[in-house]
Amino acid sequence: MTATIYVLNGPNLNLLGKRQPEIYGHETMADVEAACRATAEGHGLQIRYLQSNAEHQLIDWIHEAREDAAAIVINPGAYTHTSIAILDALNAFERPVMEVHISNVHKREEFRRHSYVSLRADGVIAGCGTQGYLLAIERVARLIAAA
Ligand code: CA2
Repeated sequence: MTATIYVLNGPNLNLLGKRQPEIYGHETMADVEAACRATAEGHGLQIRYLQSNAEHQLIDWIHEAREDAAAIVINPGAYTHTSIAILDALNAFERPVMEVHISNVHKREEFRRHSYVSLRADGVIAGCGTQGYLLAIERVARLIAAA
């Protein structure tokens, strides 16, 4: 059976490519999804690519991933900095987790420097633009192959 990577996106990321291109670039969610799919397929993996503005929905998908995902790549959006509930859900997921931020959160406002999700993530990529998702998929592909 082909292993599945869940690629989860948090609030406002549906606006990617439509607003604030100076921070988040010109690629849309659909562009990023296509690039993630191609990268995963290159490693014989499939992806389930999801975005929600609702915290409970992201938590439900993380619970679902416990059943059928080999790894999670997550950009939790602003929930990164606020959500103990998403951290708790990720703590119940026993396979690799990569945290992705399109922007360099360390170069921005002070409140973006703290991440609850980083307390669980096996790796963090920030400031590489949407390429960060592809780097995270490369990383989990290696971890899955080594498992
Ligand atoms: O840099 C990232 O990927 C962030 O996770 C993006 C979040 C922000 O709250 C985090 O601190 C860092 C915001 C996502 C908003 O996405 C937009 C995309 C395009 C236009 C407007 C918002």
